[in-house]
Amino acid sequence: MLRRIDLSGEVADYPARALRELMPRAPFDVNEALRSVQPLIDDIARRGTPAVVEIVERFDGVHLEHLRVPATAIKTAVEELDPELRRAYETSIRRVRAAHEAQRLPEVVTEVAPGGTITERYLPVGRVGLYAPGGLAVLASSVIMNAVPAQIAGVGSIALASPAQKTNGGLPDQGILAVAGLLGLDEVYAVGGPAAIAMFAYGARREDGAVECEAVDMITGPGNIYVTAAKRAVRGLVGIDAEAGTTEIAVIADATADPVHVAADLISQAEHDPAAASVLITDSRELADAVDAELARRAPEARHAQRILTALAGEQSGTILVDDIDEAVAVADAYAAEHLEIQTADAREVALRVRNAGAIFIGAYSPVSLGDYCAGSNHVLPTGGCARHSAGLSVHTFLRGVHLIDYSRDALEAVADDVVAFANSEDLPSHGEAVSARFADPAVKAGPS
Ligand code: HSO
Ligand code: ZN
Repeated sequence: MLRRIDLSGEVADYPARALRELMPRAPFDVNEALRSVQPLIDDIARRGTPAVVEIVERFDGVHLEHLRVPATAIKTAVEELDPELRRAYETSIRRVRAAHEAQRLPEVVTEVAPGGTITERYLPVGRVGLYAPGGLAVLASSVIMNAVPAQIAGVGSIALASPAQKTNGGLPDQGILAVAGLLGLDEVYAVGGPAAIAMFAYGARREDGAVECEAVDMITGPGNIYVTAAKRAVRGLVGIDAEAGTTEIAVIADATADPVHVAADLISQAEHDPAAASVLITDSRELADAVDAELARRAPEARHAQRILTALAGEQSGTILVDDIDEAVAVADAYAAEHLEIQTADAREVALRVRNAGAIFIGAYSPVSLGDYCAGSNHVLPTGGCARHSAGLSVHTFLRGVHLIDYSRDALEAVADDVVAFANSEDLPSHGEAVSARFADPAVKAGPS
């Protein structure tokens, strides 16, 4: 079922980079997508609301009188929520809030010398635009994962955009609206894809000059390759979170793992997209065979069988055979999965040895789909190997550290010679003089040199 890459006994032979190149991964050419979205972004930057309306009409087949969703639609979506689903949303919100509260950063004052302090202060981003995609699956859960950390960080102004759905009278998906209502988000736009990103980055005015959407300082949230390309295009003008590609799951499993659990979890993420990646890393050929058999049994029965079978058969998916768990950890580090499950004996101990992963799911009872909804962890995570250098969405994403520098006269005088020497060495003597001028004897300064 899954293609096999046999690295058993060879993992240590490869330098990290070479090992990375052996991993199953499909190309994800954002720059190619950028060429097709750039004109659309430029159009919105130039013309504002009329351009957004035209693009929404072209791509989503909906004519918008107003980009913004009326407050009554959000209220109704909450009121009409099925009670069971409402409980699920509320469980998710409660747990995500609890886990993310722990990410708040305290202000720290350090006295680096007598009378000289540096204060590390964290300030929230002023205004953020969150994007919740439509596409193959409309993910209300992603609204929670984006909004909760921003709210806990103290972001003062939060806007949400999600595609207009023809099937919902031109409003975004009802689940998205209901979650927005439960979270207290009232600024929601029925705009999707690259148009939403451009609208957030440049703001949107109507022809009569009225502002429909104020430009934001930062944009976060997942999306397809065109959304990712649009975020790349506006990066710098606004901040963005890590680029999110197609979902990935890797599972490190040994002979103790239950092949039913492993197969079900590999299928769960393959369900997202035909380009999703499902990777098994194991030191047990028996387990690999049993997982293959289970995949062959389950995948064709799944609701989204076509998507799943395509994803499992794709070059981005596969089983990597290794000799032992040390090799498995080295492979997992090289792959740097968005989601990594550890289904081995001593799973926690193995998890603590992993260096590169967006999130790590420990043992038989912590599947990725728990994390997608109700674990409390965040599900907006780095894909495509970006877990080597980036983290998932968190409260920190929405905070900026700023140093407050506060030295007394004595503290500055005590270090003045060092600043002067350093400045002179860089041939920037005026830098040094900005310090020494504060201590020069005025009588001496005024007199003949
Ligand atoms: N697994 C996705 C998130 C998600 N799954 C939302 C279901 N809904 C990316 O982490
Ligand atoms: Zn998922």
